[in-house]
Amino acid sequence: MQKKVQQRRIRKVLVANRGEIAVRVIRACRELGIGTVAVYSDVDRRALHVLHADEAYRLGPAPARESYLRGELILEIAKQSGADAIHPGYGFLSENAEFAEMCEQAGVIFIGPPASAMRALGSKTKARQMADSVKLPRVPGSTKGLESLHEAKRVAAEIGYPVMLKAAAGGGGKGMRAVAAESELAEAFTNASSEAERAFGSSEVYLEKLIERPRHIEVQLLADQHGHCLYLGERECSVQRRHQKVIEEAPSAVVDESLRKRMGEAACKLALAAGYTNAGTVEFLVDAKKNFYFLEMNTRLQVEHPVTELVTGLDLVHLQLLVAQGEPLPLQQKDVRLRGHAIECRLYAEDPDNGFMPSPGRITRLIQPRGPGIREDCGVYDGWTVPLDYDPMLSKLIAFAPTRAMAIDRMQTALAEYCIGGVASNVGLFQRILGDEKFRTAEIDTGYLDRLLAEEKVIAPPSEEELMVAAIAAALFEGHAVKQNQTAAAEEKQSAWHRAARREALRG
Ligand code: MV4
Repeated sequence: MQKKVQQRRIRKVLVANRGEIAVRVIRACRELGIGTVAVYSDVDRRALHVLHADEAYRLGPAPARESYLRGELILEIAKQSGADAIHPGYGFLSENAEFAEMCEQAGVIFIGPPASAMRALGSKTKARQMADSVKLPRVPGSTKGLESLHEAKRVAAEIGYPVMLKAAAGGGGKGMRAVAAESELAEAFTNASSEAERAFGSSEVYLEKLIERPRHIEVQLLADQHGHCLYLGERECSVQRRHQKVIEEAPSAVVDESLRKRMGEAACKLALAAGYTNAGTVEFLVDAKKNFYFLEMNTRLQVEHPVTELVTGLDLVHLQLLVAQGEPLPLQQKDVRLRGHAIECRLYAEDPDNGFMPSPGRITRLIQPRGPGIREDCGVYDGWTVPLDYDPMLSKLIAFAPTRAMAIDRMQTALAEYCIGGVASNVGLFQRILGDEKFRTAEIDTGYLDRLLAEEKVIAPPSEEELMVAAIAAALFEGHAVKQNQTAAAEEKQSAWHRAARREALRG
């Protein structure tokens, strides 16, 4: 049943977010002559998104629940400022159906799906039921929660080991256990259930056939309020660490035209069945035989949307605004053409030498890469203090080129140019990945990065002789450097090897 189309011109947008996505949305609005309202917490008073907006309103202290999650206050500011619409970005209130409903009831356009569609697809169990109703391929297994260990054993025996236990009420890997044989099932069932309870308030778990070494491939959708839904190609998101995406790219090296069409049409069927409108993403697991299985749907614009924009030539935020105004999509599926290859690195203020812990602090130097095919969606500036209250993302660095190999080379060049002082960053991690042969040949799956990082840990500690050689080399380098009056790259964060060699040299 198609909802009533809300036709209303958007003249002013309140951006209910911060960081790079807030800057991204403000830019898109400005290009269309749409006024912008920023909201900020006390630590963000001088943030980039506040500097770029036409108006700015204080939300409160730094903690998200006292600022960016205060839906009622944000809606009140929208009304006071005369904003016609609210763009939620990603995270915070972007998938909060109650907030979307509050906006609808207050006559403020929520730039995203209707609350009803968010509810139908935002819950894992309802999304799976909706997927079944449109015969979207799902991993073989149970759909509802398992009543007992006995039932788990029966279902597992039916589908055959290895199997995967998963939390019915949530995703992201919490409450998930791979089980290779029945002997492991009891302990895994207990642990998965209690972890699910802790993480999602429900111990309900279900069971699926384990897909060995899957790829995580997602399809970008855009649906208007007139029953049209487009798929805009796919994104390869298999390079993840602890279920957090690290590198995303478009298109996927393993998706051909036929698979792209089948995944895209399946994703559109799901969205249309749920009355979905605006931008959304359907996530799939893809196995080695290129079978695809529905995982979940994200009812928001995602962090990694730029790689889709670069290979389609579309501006997804512009299209979101157009659809939110009630206009029909300005293109048809036959007009969607993919060209070239885009790779995105999520640059974070985190310390790879300290378990990737956040590295908040004042940015004392920032040299950003430029050049053909380089885009950086950035939320910080030289002199800005990265707060410890939020996700420490600095920016998203994207490289676009005619081929994947050229995009990798272009990204490596950009990463080599990137220089940040005052905080640690994960730039070195990307240099490691992009230089890895398995990445360059696209031999990646969801376990790729864990395996690569595990390799790093098994490097044997240096022998006495190796340390002595390193110490002598360091001493010679030091003497040479002093003689040549070279200036060491002070900002350069020295590697652990270098520090060890220098310690030896000093120890003499
Ligand atoms: C799986 C799977 C293998 N087999 N399901 C991870 C969290 C949630 N998004 C689903 N996930 C997985 N489900 C079956 N039947 C492997 C994963 C998985 C994964 C999936 C996507 C991206 C990263 C991942 C990392 C580890 C495991």
